[in-house]
Amino acid sequence: MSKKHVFQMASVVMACALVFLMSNTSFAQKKFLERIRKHYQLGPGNGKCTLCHETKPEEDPGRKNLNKFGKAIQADPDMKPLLGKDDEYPFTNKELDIVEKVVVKLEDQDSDGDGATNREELELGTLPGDPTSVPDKAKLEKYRKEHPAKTNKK
Ligand SMILES: [Ca+2]
Repeated sequence: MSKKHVFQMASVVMACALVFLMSNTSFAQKKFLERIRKHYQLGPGNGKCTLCHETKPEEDPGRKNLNKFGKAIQADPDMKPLLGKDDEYPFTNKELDIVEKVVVKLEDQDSDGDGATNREELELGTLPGDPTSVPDKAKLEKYRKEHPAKTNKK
């Protein structure tokens, strides 16, 4: 292999590494997700970026591609002091408490309008901001029977 080839290959490898690093740094508000995940013991089905974002392929989760659930969180007046900070901002526990409180406040809403409340979706492993992700009917009925006080108020 000639020196020129080695150089070309090295450039390609470096370019790929750079793209990888750049795509890894933008990860929405990972700390928000971690906090919500912990509160509801979310699994791999909904404890991920699509909980609040609607990302197209090759698009990073950000404030421009929030889904209906993400938008509902963002629209809550309590969230105001937390908005506009980027992923590098060191959110304090107190600030993350606000995020948790806002999500709890929105529990009885059905942000994506699929007939299951946000709490039901979070607890049953589906996405509260994606109407195509709905809890299994039998599971939902069982959950409602087990939690009548929480789901019957309208
Ligand atoms: Ca829903």
